[in-house]
Amino acid sequence: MRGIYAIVDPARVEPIAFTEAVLRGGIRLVQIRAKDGIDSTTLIALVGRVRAAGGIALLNDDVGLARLADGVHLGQEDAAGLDLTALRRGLPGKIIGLSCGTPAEARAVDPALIDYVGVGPVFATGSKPDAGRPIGINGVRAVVEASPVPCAAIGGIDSATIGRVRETAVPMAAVISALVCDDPERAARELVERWG
Ligand code: TZP
Ligand code: MG
Repeated sequence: MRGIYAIVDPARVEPIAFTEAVLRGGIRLVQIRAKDGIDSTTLIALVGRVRAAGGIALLNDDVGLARLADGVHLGQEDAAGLDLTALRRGLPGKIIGLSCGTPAEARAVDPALIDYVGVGPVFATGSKPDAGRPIGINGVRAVVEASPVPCAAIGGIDSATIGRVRETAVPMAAVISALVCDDPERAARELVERWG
């Protein structure tokens, strides 16, 4: 897992057209973040599109539907209410991601249970009102150093800020708003090219 990680919010975009556009733009990591839920037919269609492009499709929160995708991304509070050992056993071969905002949270990650860590918010974001205070570039570096698994930086990453994120050792940059525009394919291509 590396590169630009697109997060698809069906409340903000038409998910299939948007996902196809960002895939054409070169993105291969996709998370479906449907806070009001998503029907399994749409989910299967999205996962099919991502896989046809050689990508990986993850689902936010919904451990119940995660077996239909390539895995699941959890927040700290989601994970606290779960038996991660049982979840890992129930999702063989799938990817499990966990959000971490501090080095302590990252240090507590068991690499046998968690495949990658989402680190942020790096910068201010309007996409997650409860995201907490931005940790900045130095915060990303600290979490990356503490994490036993690869990290994805997230929060306020766009074409103007991505260069500073790239200078850290973080292997992935996750974006929502920077792709929500008239031409998501072009926005995706620009981020992919800037990432290098
Ligand atoms: N977790 C931390 S910040 C964030 C999430 C889901 C939102 C990132 O969205 P954007 O629009 O790329 O700032
Ligand atoms: Mg969550």
